[in-house]
Amino acid sequence: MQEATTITAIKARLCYNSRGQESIEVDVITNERYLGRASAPSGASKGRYEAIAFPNNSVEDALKIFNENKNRFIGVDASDTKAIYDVLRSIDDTPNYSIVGGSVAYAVSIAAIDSASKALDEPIFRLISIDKRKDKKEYRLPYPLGNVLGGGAHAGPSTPDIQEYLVVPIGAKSIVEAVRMNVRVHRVLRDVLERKDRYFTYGRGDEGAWAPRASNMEALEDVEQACIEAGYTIGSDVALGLDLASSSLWDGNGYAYARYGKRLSREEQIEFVSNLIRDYRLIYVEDPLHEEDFSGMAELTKRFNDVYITGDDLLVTNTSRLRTAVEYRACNAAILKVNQAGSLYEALLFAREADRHGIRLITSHRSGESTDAHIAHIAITTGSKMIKAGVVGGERIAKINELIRMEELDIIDGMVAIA
Ligand code: 2PG
Ligand code: MG
Repeated sequence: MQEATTITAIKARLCYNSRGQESIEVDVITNERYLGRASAPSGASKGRYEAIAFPNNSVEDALKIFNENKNRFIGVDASDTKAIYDVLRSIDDTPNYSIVGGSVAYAVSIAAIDSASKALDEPIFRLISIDKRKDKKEYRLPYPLGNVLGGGAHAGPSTPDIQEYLVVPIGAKSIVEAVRMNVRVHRVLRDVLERKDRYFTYGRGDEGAWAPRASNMEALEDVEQACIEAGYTIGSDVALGLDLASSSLWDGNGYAYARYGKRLSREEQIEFVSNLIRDYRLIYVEDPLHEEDFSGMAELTKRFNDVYITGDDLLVTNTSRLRTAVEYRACNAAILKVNQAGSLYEALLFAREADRHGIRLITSHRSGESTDAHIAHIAITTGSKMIKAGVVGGERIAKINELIRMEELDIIDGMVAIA
């Protein structure tokens, strides 16, 4: 007999992401009725070791391979993330999905669980629980990391070299309060920037963060100023963080802050980041060193173990890179982006491994996004401490608003412990 979650039809099409780039959307239908849908996001500052988005950079090529193989998904249980993974791997067993592309792996695996969620009338986060949380009903909400100012690969010339200036509303007791605080800082920051530069256009980068003409340090001062003017105390209401996305700065020899004319050696970069952490009481630093420098990351983790020293390009949601990082003690927190791994199952394995080693998780969007909200569920399921989803913009608030809806559920037990 056909189960409610048996895949009866599957289809992929070309779609567009928030940056106007071509991507892939997949529809999965279970039991001839329940439509699950997902589109693949895409990064601008990609890690060298993450799954490639499309074979030959071509959505058409990905669609062709998908269409040749799509019948293999018919009859598979959509709620079984491992079974979906097995079919994907029967099509493409390369480490980085170079045959079919990580976008197909992402969209198929998320559309499948989306469909199963509808068929079973269960939220996605309950269907994909990675451990006992499901029975214990210990689901908690992550703190939203607010990207309020940005540069680097997400914005144009004369913005800071540093990619993301982040606010964490550590004093918030609920998602609604946390989101309100992030939005307020973002809004007040606009006034701060406008006061300093009367030609400020209100321009924003790929993730909705302000993209002003400002040096790396001016930007940090401005964000701090905005928090204060918004009425928040740094250290108790809000705390600051950065994603340096350092692999974008690394030129093989040093860190080139090209827009503001500075070049730092590896040792100078470690000192620079250490001083930023101390001077601005940062609680979160992502990719402070480039993706190959496990030992440099270990040095920072040793110095600042109470700060989230976070690996993104370093780990690329890849379990074997995580194991290397654990050996080095290279980080104490990890970004989880499903499309870096490819399929949902692989990302969940990564989350389990991180849990096992006490590495705190931060589920994250990509700079090129869809209006899907699935990562809100992935953050809850994996017990992520934070979610990086942006503050404004339709594709960003889609995730935030889903968290607000989840907060209404009885099985959600408040916010995570962030310290
Ligand atoms: C990052 C991400 C998301 P991208 O570096 O953390 O903010 O950027 O998607 O461009 O890799
Ligand atoms: Mg990053």
